[in-house]
Amino acid sequence: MKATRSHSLITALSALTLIAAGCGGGGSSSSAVNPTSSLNEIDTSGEPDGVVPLPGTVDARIRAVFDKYSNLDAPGGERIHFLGQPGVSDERMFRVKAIFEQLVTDVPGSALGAEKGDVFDAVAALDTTIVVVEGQQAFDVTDAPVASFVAFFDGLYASVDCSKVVQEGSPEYLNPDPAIDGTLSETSGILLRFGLGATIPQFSAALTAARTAAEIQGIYQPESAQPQGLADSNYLGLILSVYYGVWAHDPSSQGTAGTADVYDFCDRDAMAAGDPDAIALIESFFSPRQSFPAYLSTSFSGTFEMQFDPAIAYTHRSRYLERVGFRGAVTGRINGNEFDNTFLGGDLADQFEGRGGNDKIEGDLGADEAFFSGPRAEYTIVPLDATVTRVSDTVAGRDGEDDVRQITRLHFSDMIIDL
Ligand SMILES: [Ca+2]
Ligand SMILES: [Ca+2]
Ligand SMILES: [Ca+2]
Repeated sequence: MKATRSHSLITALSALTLIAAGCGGGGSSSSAVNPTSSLNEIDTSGEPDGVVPLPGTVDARIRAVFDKYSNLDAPGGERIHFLGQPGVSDERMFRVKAIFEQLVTDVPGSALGAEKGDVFDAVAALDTTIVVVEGQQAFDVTDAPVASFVAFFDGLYASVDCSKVVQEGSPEYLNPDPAIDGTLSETSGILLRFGLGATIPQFSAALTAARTAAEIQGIYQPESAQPQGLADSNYLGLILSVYYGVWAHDPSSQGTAGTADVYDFCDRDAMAAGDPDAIALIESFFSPRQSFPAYLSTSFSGTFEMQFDPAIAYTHRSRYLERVGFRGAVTGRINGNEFDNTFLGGDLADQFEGRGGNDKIEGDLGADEAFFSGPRAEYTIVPLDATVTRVSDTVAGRDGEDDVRQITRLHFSDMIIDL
């Protein structure tokens, strides 16, 4: 176990030095205390989203900068740590972790991503710590506590800027001109530099080739020359964001994406037509859908739409979501899309409409309701066990077979049924 671990550490470290040149010290003096040793024993099981306050047992150099913690367990048993600054909300902290987890979740049938355990393990073997910072100013390396943290971690951390995390259902997400969500871009860059790049060289080679080809064709014009590792991770972050609809509302009205219109396509269809190498690259490793659990922001009320509607800007993004829910006292209605959705209810009375696909609707606490398109007579309602009821649409291609759990009432077009 130890031998394997130090081997992958060395492999990953040389990859880091190579890929992320200039991103912190390369020295890994063996005499130093492992910076994550005081994080390893933190118990996060008491919180449903696994985000907990940083306990007093944690090294003071960490506590001077951060006050919340979460983690992900890689299949090999190592851990990826997440630290959050005081101004980072639990929901954003969770979203960063959930999106990172999605990136290392297996994508069955994909050429390079069907079994991602090695990539996940490679990131965790480095004792990688992802720090979610309030903003660039709040993580200024010239501030003494930050400088002390940075020296302690000796380059083995990566930061995500919380101000670039755009929560589903937040005002900036629902806005007619939604804010650009940087979460995918930042987390994919970390994944590339801390594991994917070194573990799957075919992916790295294809990435460099796709970026270079796009630059030669003039469809991708980054502002200035960058070291290869950074150039590749910037390109990956941008094409992934385009692929998942972050730029599809076309903020510049030029059909382009990226700061200063660096990329000639703003949505998945345009990219498939104009930059098929980018699509092939993404789909060799990443899922066509966003499978992380997207909990609507604490500020949300009303109806959240997951089906694409050109009149609702945020549906350019929500169309790719599979799992959406309410947490705690946040409530409202969620209308699903054609995927097999999972809906997660909160403490109050929530409403869900699965629409196409075989959906899972879990109301949790409160008098929760599920909605269906047709009249009662066109559905069968069969209890699967003590807690789950299957509502099957007998009209093909409409509502599918939806499994409801902790749902009080079923709404059909002609009547309401109490369960
Ligand atoms: Ca509920
Ligand atoms: Ca659905
Ligand atoms: Ca359905």
